[in-house]
Amino acid sequence: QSGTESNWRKRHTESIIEEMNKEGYEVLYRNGFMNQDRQIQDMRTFIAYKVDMIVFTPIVEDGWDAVLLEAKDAGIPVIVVDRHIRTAEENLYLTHIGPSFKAEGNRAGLYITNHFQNSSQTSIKILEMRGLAKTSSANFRSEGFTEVISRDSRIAIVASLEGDYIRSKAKDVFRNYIEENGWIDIDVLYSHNDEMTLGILEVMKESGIVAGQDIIIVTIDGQAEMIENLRAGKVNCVVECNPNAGWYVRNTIKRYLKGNPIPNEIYMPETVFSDKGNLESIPPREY
Ligand code: GZL
Repeated sequence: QSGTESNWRKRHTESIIEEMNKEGYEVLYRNGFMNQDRQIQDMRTFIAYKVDMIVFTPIVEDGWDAVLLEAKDAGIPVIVVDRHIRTAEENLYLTHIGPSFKAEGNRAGLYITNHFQNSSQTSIKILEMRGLAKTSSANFRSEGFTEVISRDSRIAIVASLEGDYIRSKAKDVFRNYIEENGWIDIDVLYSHNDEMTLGILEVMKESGIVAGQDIIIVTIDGQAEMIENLRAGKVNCVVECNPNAGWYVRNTIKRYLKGNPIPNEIYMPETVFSDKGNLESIPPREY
């Protein structure tokens, strides 16, 4: 696993280990603590242990070719989960299982274009708090969002800040930004994950900003605490990022062991919750 930076990530880990245990598989779990070198060492440990399968969540998109070649030479198939990787060679891993981050960005953008479609405002300014750089989740969430808001020429991202998916970092970065630039011009906050949004909400409260009104807030993951904020009107849209990868990983391994063909990409289904929908119908969140 890439780390333990969010309740989302903790659920992601639990989900996979729970399903592996249901299948009677023995799991060797290593946490890379958001450090790629450590993750690569973990992979080498698994290769040395001669495991039957490696399931890994890459912290970033590049830099995996060498260790994946070592796994391939050792005859160990690899499944990539959650974020994507880019490799120079093809066929270094069995498949990728995860969400469509671009669709998540699209959904966030759609909430904004819908929200302002009847507004007389001539310009709508967005502050983006991005997730960890060089990850497919941050890149595609930006790309999907920009693709949709570009349909309305009034809407523009005036600043993109780096919060690394970390609550404390996003809190500091947002506080510094509004101290230097003020916040009165910001109409919308687009935050790539709930943990960063929770940090920003603390700063908004300190600064007398009425979250969800002075600044419209769109956030991604769907953590229980964020759904409570949605119901309280402190945020306006929560795009779900499904952490429950376990069943998909279990099913893929079973199909692989039976010799069934495995698609290159396995997408996990997701939805979106907002103050325009039925807040009572949101299923209980497991994270
Ligand atoms: C997305 C995942 C992201 C989550 C964050 O699938 O990589 O990483 O949205 C987590 O909560 O830090």
